[in-house]
Amino acid sequence: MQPVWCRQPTRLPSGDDSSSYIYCISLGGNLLLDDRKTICEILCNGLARQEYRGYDSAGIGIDGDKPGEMLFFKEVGKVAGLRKRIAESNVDTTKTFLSQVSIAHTRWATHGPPSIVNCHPLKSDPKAEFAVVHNGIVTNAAALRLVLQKRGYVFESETDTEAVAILTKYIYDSQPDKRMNFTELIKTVLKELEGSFAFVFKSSHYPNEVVTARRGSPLLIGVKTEKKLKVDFVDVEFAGPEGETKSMDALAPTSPGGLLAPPSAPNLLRTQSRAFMSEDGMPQPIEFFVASDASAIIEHTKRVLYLEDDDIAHIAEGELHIHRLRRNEDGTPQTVQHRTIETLELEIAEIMKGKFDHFMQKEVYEQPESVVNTMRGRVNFDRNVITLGGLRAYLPIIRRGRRIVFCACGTSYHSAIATRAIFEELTEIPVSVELASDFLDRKTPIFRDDVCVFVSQSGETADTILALRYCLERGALCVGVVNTVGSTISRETHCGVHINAGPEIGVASTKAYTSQYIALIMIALQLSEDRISLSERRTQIIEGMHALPSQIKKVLEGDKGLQALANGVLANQRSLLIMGRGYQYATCLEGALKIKEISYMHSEGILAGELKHGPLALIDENMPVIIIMTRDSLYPKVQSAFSQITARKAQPIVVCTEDDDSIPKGCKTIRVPKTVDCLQGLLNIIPLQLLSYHLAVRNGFDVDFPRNLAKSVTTE
Ligand code: UD2
Ligand code: MG
Repeated sequence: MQPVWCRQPTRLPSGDDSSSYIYCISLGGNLLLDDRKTICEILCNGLARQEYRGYDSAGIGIDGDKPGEMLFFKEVGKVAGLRKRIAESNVDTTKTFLSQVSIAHTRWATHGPPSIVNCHPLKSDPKAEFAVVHNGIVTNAAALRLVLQKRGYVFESETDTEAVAILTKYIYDSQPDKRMNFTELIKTVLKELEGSFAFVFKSSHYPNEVVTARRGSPLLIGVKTEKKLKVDFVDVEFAGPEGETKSMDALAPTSPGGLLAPPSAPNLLRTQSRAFMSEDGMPQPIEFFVASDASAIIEHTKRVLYLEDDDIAHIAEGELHIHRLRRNEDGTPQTVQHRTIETLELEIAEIMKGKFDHFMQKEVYEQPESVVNTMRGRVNFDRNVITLGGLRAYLPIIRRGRRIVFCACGTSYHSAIATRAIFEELTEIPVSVELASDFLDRKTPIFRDDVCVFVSQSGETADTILALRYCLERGALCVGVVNTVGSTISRETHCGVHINAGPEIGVASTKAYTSQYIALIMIALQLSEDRISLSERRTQIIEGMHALPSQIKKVLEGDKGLQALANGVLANQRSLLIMGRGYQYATCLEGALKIKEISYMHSEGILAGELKHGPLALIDENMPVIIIMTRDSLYPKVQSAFSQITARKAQPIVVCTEDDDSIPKGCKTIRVPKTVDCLQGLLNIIPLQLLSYHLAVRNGFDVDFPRNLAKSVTTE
């Protein structure tokens, strides 16, 4: 099912503090019994499952021995360190719970250093009346902090999140009768907040209850029961004009079974959807898991529901209630009245390393399959026809577009650079490629007849999302090219293509690059399908795509030679220049990025045509150079660049096609199969991915979690 998305005119705030991953479990029902050791293990395993996203500290908050008491464990660094800290503590790990709430978080600092005090969960006061974990940024935290400090509240961390915890206590304290229920309290808190967030709140005043809410950051709730559920949705409760909660039944008495009723269960009592009866109508023991990422909970349950922006979920006594923060301004109810419980298809095995040492290595080796997955069901190799289901209805609009503007960051940007020329050739529409941050900085003019394409692996890249919203506001047609179904970019774009490369866990993007590249080629082919004059060219490209998987395998067979380069001539070098031109310029940029980001070695992609305008000054016998000289129409020009650098005593490593015998003897070569010019970059990048991998391993660096980087950059 395609998630429904309420468009929001608000922009994402600019970066301040942390962006990371939250996780919480809540046991309800009262038949399940867990000991503290098991609970800690569940939390730490859930955090570890999300390690691939990159983080710098981890923490958990669990129930203490006395009612209302909370215990915290926090550690800077990896989850393994947190586990150690828990093991070394003297808490009673055998204590059992009938019902309990635990929260956990990994944090990635963008402002204020990683430290134990800044680590989540953050508490409102020493006794931890309220504890919060948070992804995203509260932009008015500084103002809130001032107000709260004036009223005597004491802060111990530098985080925006602590202001939220303390604000919660302040609002609670200022209610003399203290009758507010947990949901109302958090609603009041959220109304004071600006920014983007996913929160989980726990409180000693509301034992065994959780409130969780999102705006702009992903959040999902997993439901685990032994027996099958009677319903597969949870309906949304709306606050009435006086603030009291009504179900949709009360709001829409005149539409029995009409638009407002969930399709499959017209006669069902609403409350059953929240109480999670089993099929026989009996209440049953239940566990809830709240997480920002399905991989954290998939080992416990595959039944999940995704929260929408401004949803507030309250979990207590085995029931889940979903409320909305606000009604539409004109007072009409929101358009979505229930949240579907979906069954995830993701397998744990899909996100494990298998026989490989690192996720990145696994992902590089997956490329023969991942490129097939990208083309599956979309390329008909018998008839040489492309069908992109996600674009079908929009093709005429795109073809009428005045220009195509690609917006992306990092590797995704390179995939757009790599395919720009073929877009121009096949569509004859002017194409520009923009780095999302710079695009926004310049406040680039965008018009209704522009087609803007947003490329992002995660679909959550903050700068790209901001650029998307900027273009939506200006009425441009917005197209997404993302790997993550259900991600923000996937939902907020008018249409798009999922690249279907599978979960990518290594922070250094590899298979997503080749799949983005192919997805973009497919879009260009699809757009030009009505041009008879180009049919030969299209056929040539599609046949080239057909041969890619076996050609990629061939490139991977050269891995040993690349490892030898990394451990030989390139070992202990401080810098590496990668040069090429035309289609290979993107390969140079992307190869240099790989080397920088995981082996921490300086590397630069250089357009060979620019050599004489500066970079040539760097060349001498000591400067390591890779030059990409696979055969295409620009071959003679690259040869001349080759001569220029060898004349200055450089000893370049040459990336060339298997059969090329014009490379001077004695030159080190990296041989790759030959394909169509516009696809050659797909093969050429793979040796550079492998090279960067081996350089990083040789240097002893954490390939999957390079320092200072996170998998999806959700802050500006
Ligand atoms: C869809 C199904 C796929 C399979 C196939 C059968 C999904 C996600 N995909 O694949 O599982 O059933 O049909 O033909 O259910 N979209 C955006 N922005 C983006 C990416 C996609 O709006 O950034 C839209 C796109 O316009 C389309 C939908 O999401 O409406 C699915 O896109 P897709 O690329 O997965 O579509 P398709 O037809 O290959
Ligand atoms: Mg934060």
